[in-house]
Amino acid sequence: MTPGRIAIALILFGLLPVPVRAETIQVSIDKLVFSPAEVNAKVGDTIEWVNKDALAHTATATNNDWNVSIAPNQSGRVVLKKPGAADYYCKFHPNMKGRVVVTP
Ligand SMILES: [Cu+2]
Repeated sequence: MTPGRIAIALILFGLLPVPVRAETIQVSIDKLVFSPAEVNAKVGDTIEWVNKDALAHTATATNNDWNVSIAPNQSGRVVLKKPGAADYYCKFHPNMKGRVVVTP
């Protein structure tokens, strides 16, 4: 058996943890709405906001952990570094709200 096959066998038998791959989770911004409004993620994942509006937006965490500017028809991203729930809003349109729940 090759080392790769041995690792796969150990994972199948539950002897090694399955490697967790960081994911990119997309949130679209369309007509001043974050969608989905709430996403679940893990530490190390990236949230990518895709702005479909002709207006600039931000994704600003209410706890100031991150502040992402998203130009019209562009995207912006943040890598999540700590667990916990974070509410965020758009600085230009404060009634645009979203939430990211980050598990360790
Ligand atoms: Cu906005």
